[in-house]
Amino acid sequence: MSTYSLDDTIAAIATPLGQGGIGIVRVSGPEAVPIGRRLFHPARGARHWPKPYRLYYGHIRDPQTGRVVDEVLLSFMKAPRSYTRQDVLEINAHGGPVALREILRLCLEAGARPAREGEFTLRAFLNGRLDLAQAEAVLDIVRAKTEAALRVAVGQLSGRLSQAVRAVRQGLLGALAYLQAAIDFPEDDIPPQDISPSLAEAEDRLQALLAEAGRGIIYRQGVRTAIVGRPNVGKSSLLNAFLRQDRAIVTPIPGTTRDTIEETADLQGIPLVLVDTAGLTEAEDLVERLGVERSRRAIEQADLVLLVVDGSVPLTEEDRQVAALVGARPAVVVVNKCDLPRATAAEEILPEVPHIAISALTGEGLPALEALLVDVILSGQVAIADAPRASNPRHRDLLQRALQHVREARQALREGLPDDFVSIDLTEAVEALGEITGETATEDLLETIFSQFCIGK
Ligand SMILES: Nc1nc2c(ncn2[C@@H]2O[C@H](COP(=O)(O)OP(=O)(O)OP(=O)(O)O)[C@@H](O)[C@H]2O)c(=O)[nH]1
Ligand SMILES: [Mg+2]
Repeated sequence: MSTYSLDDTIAAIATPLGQGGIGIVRVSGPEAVPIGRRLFHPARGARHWPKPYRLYYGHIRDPQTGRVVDEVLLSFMKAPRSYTRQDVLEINAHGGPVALREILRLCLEAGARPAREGEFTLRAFLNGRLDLAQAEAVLDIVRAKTEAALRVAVGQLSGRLSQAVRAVRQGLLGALAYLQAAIDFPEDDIPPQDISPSLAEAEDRLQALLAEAGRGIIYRQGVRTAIVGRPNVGKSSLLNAFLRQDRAIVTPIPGTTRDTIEETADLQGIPLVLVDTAGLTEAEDLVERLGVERSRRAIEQADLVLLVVDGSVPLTEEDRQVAALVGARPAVVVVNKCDLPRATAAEEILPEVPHIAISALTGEGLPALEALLVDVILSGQVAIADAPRASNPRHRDLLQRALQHVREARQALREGLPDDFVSIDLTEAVEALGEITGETATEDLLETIFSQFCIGK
């Protein structure tokens, strides 16, 4: 951890910039208390200051001029019982950007250095208060878009994933230790041991964890859902119905939606990232053609496609063209306008995917559509594309890697291959699991993960 020093003291504004009710400057490191002593002047002398875990009322003064910068509440968390396991000061000031910057400046002048993104949490990790999966959960909590996503993240912060991963890793290490001994000391009488049951158990557990991770990713990241269809079938009306508000403009004029609209709806806790698109058609004018291009891209980038058709008129060639673009992606055909006399059942369109009749206008069939979507999503038909900097997909990939190696180890064992073969795979599996909790994480990996945090976290 050469680039990560723990000996210096870091400081940052921990609340969002801008005007707010309060703002917090956070200081962590060996100089936290001396810095506090220089800047903070408790009211009524506060004899015991700084006693930890109390809130002190007083003022921050510029030590050079004696000028009062702000009226504050100050708390002190003493090492190791703090977020970073170092001495931590939190200065609760009035939430104006100037006062906060001024307090931060004084902290820096008094010997702190500016904290980097996620550096408080990084210190918590390096000092062993959180493992890597738990540190990543902190980020997930900050980013959670629905209550369910929050629950998943809080579970991870409490160490649920880490404990399960450690248990599997421990089992594999046991098997590995036996193999190593057998390889290294072939002439000693090491009592033969059958490691296949423990490998089978590891495989089962990894499989279960992966299934859980898949669901976790859905709740955390959401499902990108493109709403497509030819002009005027009711795509924007459907978006509005999901959001229960008039977000997109709806008119009887075909080609109303020109640009792509993206909004997140809460589908029983699953963030449904809905992308409303311009009706696909061979557009004449340039602006509309750009819109159509975007719709094509929206389909390509979607985890799930809602193909909307107008059930009150016969299917058209355009409906079929749009359907052709959906290809093999997970999709649902939404036969809209069921409040009007039905002119098509639309069975011939994407016959292999579920069809459902609704009215975006009256709301009829909407609960059934939502239930169908939850089913489709949680049944595992929808594979969620990785967000470029998401952390949970990282866990899933590592679990997958570990599972693969355990399977190969079992295969080698079954085929009676030399212990070396089994041992190589087990080592790889153990490594992969160690990367989840951070036991075997590289500096680069830490850099990638913690750079996603905000400063002050
Ligand atoms: N009767 C009835 N009319 C609907 C329904 N859904 C939408 N409409 C009407 O259909 C017209 C087009 O609706 P939009 O939601 O703008 O359709 P769109 O697919 O977004 O259209 P473009 O953006 O032009 O591609 C509007 O007049 C809506 O009021 C429905 O379920 N029943
Ligand atoms: Mg529209």
